[in-house]
Amino acid sequence: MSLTKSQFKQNFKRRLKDDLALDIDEASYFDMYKVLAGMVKSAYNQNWHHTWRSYDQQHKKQLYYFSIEFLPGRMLQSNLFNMGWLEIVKDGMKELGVDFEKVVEQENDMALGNGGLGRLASSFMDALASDGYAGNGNGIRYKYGLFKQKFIDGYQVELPNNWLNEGNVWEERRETHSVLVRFGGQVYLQPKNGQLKPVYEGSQLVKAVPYDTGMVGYENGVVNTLRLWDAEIPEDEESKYRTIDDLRRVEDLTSVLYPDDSTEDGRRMRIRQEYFFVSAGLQSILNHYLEKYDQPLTKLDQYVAVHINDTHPSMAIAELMRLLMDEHGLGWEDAWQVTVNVMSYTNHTIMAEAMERWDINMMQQEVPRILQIIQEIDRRFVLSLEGKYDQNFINRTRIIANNQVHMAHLAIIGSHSINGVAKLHTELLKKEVLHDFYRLYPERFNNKTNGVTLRRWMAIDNPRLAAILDQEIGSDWRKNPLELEKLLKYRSNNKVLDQLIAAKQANKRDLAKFIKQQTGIEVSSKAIFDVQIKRLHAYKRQLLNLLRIVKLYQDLKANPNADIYPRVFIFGAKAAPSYQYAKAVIKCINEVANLVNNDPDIHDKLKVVFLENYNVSLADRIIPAADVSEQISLASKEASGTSNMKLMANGALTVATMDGANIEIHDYVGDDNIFTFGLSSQEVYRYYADNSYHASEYYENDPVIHRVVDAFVDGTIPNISMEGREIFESLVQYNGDQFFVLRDFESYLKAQDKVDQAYRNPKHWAQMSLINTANAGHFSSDLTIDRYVDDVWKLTPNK
Ligand code: 6GP
Repeated sequence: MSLTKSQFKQNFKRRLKDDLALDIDEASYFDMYKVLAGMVKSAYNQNWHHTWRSYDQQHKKQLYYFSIEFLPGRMLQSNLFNMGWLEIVKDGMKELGVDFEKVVEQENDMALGNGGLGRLASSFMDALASDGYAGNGNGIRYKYGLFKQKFIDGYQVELPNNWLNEGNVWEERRETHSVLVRFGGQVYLQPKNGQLKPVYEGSQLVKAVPYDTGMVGYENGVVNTLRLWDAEIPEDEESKYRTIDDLRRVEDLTSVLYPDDSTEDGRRMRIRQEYFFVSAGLQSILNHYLEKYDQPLTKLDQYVAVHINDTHPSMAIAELMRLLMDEHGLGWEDAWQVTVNVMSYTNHTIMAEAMERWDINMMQQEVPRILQIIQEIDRRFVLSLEGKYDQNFINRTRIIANNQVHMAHLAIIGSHSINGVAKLHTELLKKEVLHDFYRLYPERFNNKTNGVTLRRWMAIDNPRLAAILDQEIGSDWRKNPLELEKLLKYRSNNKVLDQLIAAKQANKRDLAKFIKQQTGIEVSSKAIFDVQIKRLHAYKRQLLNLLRIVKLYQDLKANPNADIYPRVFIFGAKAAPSYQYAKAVIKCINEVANLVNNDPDIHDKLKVVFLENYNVSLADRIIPAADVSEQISLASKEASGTSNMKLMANGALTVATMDGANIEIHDYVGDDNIFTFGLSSQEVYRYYADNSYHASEYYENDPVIHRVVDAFVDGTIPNISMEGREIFESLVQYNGDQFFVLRDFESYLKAQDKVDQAYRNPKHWAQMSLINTANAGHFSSDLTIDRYVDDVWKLTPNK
């Protein structure tokens, strides 16, 4: 895919003419975006074709990553980068007098996800292609991505994110690969040719149409496939769709991500969505296998791996059983063996409320045959334990209990591999959350610490840092992330440290400009840029950060000359639409921001900036400019975290509890290059065991905490009478403060005081920052993928 600058300029001008009948000076930025993206796509299409042909010809084992979320963000720059075109195009555009950045900004974020889970899926797509493995994605083509967040009077308001409005240049509709997915009705079994076969009555078929997007590997010619499914009414079934409700239920299948699960309708829709993409994906995998690989289905596990990304796709286990038995005639034992060998499962959270359980009646109504098969899996599972384990153990581990289907149990029983996403998380799964299953299947459990796409977060998003790295240690780190360790040699090199300081300053100036544009708030790039970007959730403790801001505000009001190093607190976070508490926290942060930013006593010592609509492209802007990374979840609650990795790679220093992957970051950078604080996970579990944490005691006995928490109800912070009260109440009750915010407050303040002091020595700060960047290679998703490939999926690289 080689291209010279003059070729690029010529082609670009020609395509503007050929496609749109425009000269450059007549084209809008959006026109130019479309034309450039079209050029990129036609250039990689050859390789795309070649890639899948070569997999088929070699009968390569292929992985299919099933995920309810994918978060690739904008793809123009990353595709250009992976094809080796980015610099040429940037220069060429400059010579053509086009502002390349404006062209890039035309692309709507492909925001088919919520947070870490979806972004991880996309970084794995990039790593699989870049490492040359046959790995594909399977998910849903939502018409509306995750909602667009607006703040109105400080409140989060959710607007539809109509990302497909202007079309999506990257996708290809593959009509001929459509399949039918069956919902509802009655099913009973009837003997046929010596086997029991299902007979359906009154069910409805939905047509699943795939839209494929090329996943371009980094400078290796590999292009894998992300297949997203859309739902339509099949032509010859139209007569069965009589009511508006019938129609709407098909439309809704691919309308929004995570329908509100606080209502019955929402839960029903989630079951339908999950079954929809799982069934469509598996059918298309089997069709392809039988046609191109032409091997018996009993050998499927030698050629196909299916990964279940969290529990949402776990019906894949029952659906593969169904396809193998009902459609292809395998017996239960053969089908089960193949299924377990094909399937593997990642758990992404220990939060109990995120562990899906579906009402058995609802599954009966929506996916009756799948429920039958799950019941049989459950029956056989129970049978296999009887006599060996006591009844309590069996009740705790079986799939169906109390009229609910426990999806994690299905995923575990039906997979040969179960992994957590950071060392501590996997240990907690084994010891606590999934301990019973660990006793049953110790060999299935393994850890795969998450990773991030360093090429995106460093090379593309932070060209100033990348230039320093290239000059000092060469550019190999893009392919071999551990090369970053070579940077350690320069830890005392003043020239390099000065360059790092200058690069960070320039990045901060860029972000300050953006903040001004977006919010009108003036921030100084000389201040500490203190960043907390992640979903809004009580366990992630944005509130802990906020309490400290309130304390600093009070300190400065009492003593305007207090020696506080100027800081800009930057937040980015969406709250789930039905999560009231999280929304209350957003409102309070916004009101504290108003208060602090407009109080003349505070001068420039504190600024609070909550950027709207946090998403991948906002992260692209914020991360290179961060000095401090807030990773302050209650220990044991954050499975891994991935913003911690992106931020450290860009030289931010982490303020961290010993939670998730923070522990591994700490192990690599050492005590001196991270600011740790707070309870350990053991201490948290000890509190749970003896029920000895009493928030009210902290409120009553600690005058600082008392004063800070009172600010939420005594009028100090205006306009939060309801939300402030809600937060106040949650903190001060005897058994309140579920996530031990008050317990960790003092220790958090101390850690932050150290940050404040350390930042005053720029050279030393730069040195710590360099040590973080140098160790970030360990958190590259390229390496994470290598470990999945070797231990779980058993793929071989493409030659
Ligand atoms: C998230 C975890 O909260 C985060 O710690 C982790 O880094 C990320 O997954 C990737 O593994 N979990 C989710 O987003 C989620 O929806 C059900 O879990």
